[in-house]
Amino acid sequence: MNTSPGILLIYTGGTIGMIKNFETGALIAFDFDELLLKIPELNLLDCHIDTLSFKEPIDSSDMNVERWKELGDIINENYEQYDGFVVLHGSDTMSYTSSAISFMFENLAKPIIFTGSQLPIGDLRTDAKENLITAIQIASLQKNGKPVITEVGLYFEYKLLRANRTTKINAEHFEAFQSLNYPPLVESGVHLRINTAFLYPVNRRKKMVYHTHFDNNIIILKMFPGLNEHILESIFSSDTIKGVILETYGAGNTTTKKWFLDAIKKMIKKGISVVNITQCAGGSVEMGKYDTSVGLKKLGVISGKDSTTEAAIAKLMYLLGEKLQPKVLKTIYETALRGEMVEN
Ligand code: ASN
Repeated sequence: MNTSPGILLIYTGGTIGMIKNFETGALIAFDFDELLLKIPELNLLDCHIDTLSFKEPIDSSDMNVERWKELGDIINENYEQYDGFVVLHGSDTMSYTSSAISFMFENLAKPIIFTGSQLPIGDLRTDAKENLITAIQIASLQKNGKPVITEVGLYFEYKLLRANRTTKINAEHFEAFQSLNYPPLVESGVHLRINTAFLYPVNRRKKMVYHTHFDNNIIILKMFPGLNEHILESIFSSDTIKGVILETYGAGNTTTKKWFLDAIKKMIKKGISVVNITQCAGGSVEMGKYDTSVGLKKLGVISGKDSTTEAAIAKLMYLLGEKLQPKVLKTIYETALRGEMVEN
């Protein structure tokens, strides 16, 4: 009987499996079976691997909520049969998708590890092989017959990071992702160093719950000096917006101009959820710390605390999809649900 862990490897697309189109010179996704032929080393791993591929592999710039669901469904339908999941995904939107998947799977008791690469797997200097092989090894880690990692992770360039804490920060370095507000979960050197204290705790008595509704009627507004009152007014006049993410300065600050605060006030009065996250790569929103955020706090703006933009977007779509009352949504949004932000 084969007792080694069973891993489902899911290919969604991305540079890892791309080849050059000789006519245009641009990189395009290609057939997954060919990808596996390029990595015979996979046969040496102490686990058995099955593979599944998106019908149409994509460049991750074409990711959307329907495809998040396609991926979630594959994992959900195979959840009981496998000990862990590895998702091959383009790096451009990997932090968004992996954040979304973290909200889709409540009480996760198995690893879902995202990885990809900056260079195609067939390239001589590729980073794909190390990323893929170690991601599978991490997904296979077990203690007393149970998975060690029980959350959604992102493995890239020798580090496993909590996926909903990551951001892509470099378009060409192999070290493409950063998690400034949370330490790495696993570091890969001669040994795999597991930072046990930082792993998301599992509660095996609770059943996994799969959520699929994302409401994408949201907008993200990045603050910049010179934001135009009339443009803001015309954006906010849309009657389909249900949520706004403000990417603010520093610890959650915005202009104190009356027209701006009035515009926010009007949105909140209409029942629209307005979330404050910082445009800084690290650190947290602290509304009320400066005078320039006192007004937002009084109006009932939600604090995204130290969330990344990617996690904040996925969480807002997820909670809007749950059709909560705005006040309830605010309370739940300000609670850490999957380790995506500080507890308090
Ligand atoms: N454009 C690619 C993608 O996100 C980039 C990559 O995978 N490195 O699909």
